[in-house]
Amino acid sequence: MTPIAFITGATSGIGLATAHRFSKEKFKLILCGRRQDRLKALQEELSAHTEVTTLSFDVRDKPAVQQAIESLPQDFQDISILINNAGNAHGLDFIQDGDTADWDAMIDINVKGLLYVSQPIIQTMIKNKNGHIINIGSTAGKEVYPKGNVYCASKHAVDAINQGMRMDLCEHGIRVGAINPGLVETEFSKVRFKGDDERADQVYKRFKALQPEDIADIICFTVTRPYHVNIADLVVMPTAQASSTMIKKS
Ligand code: NDP
Ligand code: 8X3
Repeated sequence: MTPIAFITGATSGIGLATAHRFSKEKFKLILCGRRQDRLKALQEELSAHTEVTTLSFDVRDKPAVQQAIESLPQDFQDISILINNAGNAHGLDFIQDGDTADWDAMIDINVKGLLYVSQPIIQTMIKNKNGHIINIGSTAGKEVYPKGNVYCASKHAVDAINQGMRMDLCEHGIRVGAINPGLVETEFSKVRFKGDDERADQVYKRFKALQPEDIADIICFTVTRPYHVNIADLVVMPTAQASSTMIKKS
């Protein structure tokens, strides 16, 4: 049966590249994000390759998440792949200077939003005895870096949720795994630095960062393994990066 893939954060970066990659595999696509103009354009583009529907909601808004998933057309309801990708960092500050609104955003989006999206889809997967969940974590979920405090905490939470989901869903035959990238050149830093594009661009200067397509390739490899193979936890960094704080720049 054609896989039905639900991708959060499909309007940009890793999620967008994954949508493109999956369209080449002819997976049916449910593309999510808040920016409706981008979703509409993407649907138009990818519909040349496969069946696509879109859902616009904020992952923080629990009733909106529920409503959006319930609104799916009948032939998109049996979701078999969930890419929990929507997420971001807000600010890069010492803990004593952190903006509590930034803390709320990161915990609400990266942790609570991921849970809100996952639960109804997990119920469908259990019913169908078929499913694969990929949680996009980060190297920030494996180590902590100065001023990364709350973003790192949110990604450590994703790491714990990934392990917990795998344990709870094992008896239902559902695959669960995390992909944890290091630096990927996306809109991530533009969001983190609140539109300060010059500062954001500096993050990816003087070394070759991962590209969103690199992660999309890995996601695609992961979901196309035979069903008895579950890539449980994968860390991927640019060759020029050895840890969150050690990056070889020219
Ligand atoms: P982008 O900023 O390019 O993409 C983020 C995506 O998340 C967008 O599609 C955005 O869509 C969506 N999103 C953000 N907030 C919300 C929200 N409240 N509700 C619904 N959707 C939301 O960043 P990346 O592609 O880099 O980030 C994707 C994931 O990868 C994140 O979880 C990030 O933490 C993780 N990651 C990124 C790394 C990097 O270096 N770039 C490294 C490691 C992990 P919209 O604004 O339309 O809602
Ligand atoms: C994003 C990578 O190093 O900017 O998760 O935190 S990093």
